Amino acid sequence: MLAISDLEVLELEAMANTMRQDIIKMLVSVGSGHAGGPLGMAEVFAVLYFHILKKDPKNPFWPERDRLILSNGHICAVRYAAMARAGYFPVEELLTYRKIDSRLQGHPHNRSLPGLENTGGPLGQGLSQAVGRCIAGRLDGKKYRVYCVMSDGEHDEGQTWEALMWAGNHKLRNLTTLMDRNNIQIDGHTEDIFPLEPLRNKYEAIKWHVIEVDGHNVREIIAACEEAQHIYEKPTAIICHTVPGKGVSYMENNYEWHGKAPTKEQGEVALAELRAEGDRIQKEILGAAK
Ligand SMILES: Cc1ncc(C[n+]2csc(CCOP(=O)(O)OP(=O)(O)O)c2C)c(N)n1
Ligand SMILES: [Mg+2]
Repeated sequence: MLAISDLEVLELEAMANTMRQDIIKMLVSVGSGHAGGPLGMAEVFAVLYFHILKKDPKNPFWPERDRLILSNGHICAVRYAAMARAGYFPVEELLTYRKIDSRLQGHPHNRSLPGLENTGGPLGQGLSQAVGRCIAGRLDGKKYRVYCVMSDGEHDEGQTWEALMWAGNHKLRNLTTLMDRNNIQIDGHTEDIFPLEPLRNKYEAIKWHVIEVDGHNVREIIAACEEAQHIYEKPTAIICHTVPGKGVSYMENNYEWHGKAPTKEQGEVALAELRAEGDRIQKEILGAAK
């Protein structure tokens, strides 16, 4: 396990902030899309794309790459922002999000955009796809790891639990999930609509290793992903406690922002808040670099 410096942590925080600004610009530009989940998962995606995933943006089909399955496809804006910033495609292309003939569909279509590992949108299916990739990796004798980002709302669905039990029973140690535990789904709070707790106990009962992190704490996310790499008998679930809409005061923890775009004026307010936070991080970077 490599120690990560304060400067590297700040740079990842700065990247998450940049991606949040990208997301707001994308949604305002097209006038639709999902805000809450993507903003809440910015640190997780910054850590995955800029610290954890074995990848080559110029060779997206590199056979040894780690596989990242996005099961809750509606949060793809954050994945697109991370991919653009990582060099999979030009940052300017982000503004084609959800537009006619764009490669950046409102729900990800993997045949359109190299680097997407799966097509998503119908919830509850991604983990099954991730399990399949793990089995393929084992059969092919490959060393890659499979990561699956999924949501809490998807745990309302039977297929999710079937895949979870399969992975636990078959000791899929090359599988790591990162759950967006933001406590909201499309029209309310998860515990009001279809209570999920105690999630940790449920996972442990079906033979998973469980780590809970503050999903906005870069160090904790990195430590959890690295711990998972050293668990040899079980798949690992990282429950990422996040704030939906993170970084935009009027969106935070409000499920009504699950799937809508800010107006141009609301977008300006959001960007002003995010830029102020970005400036604060840059000042810290200057301090840490001294
Ligand atoms: C199988 C399926 N049923 C319903 C939907 C519609 N839907 C889209 S997002 C969503 C909410 C799911 O909760 P979660 O993923 O936790 O939402 P978030 O935290 O991103 O707001 C629903 C029901 C869907 N995409 N797929
Ligand atoms: Mg949710």
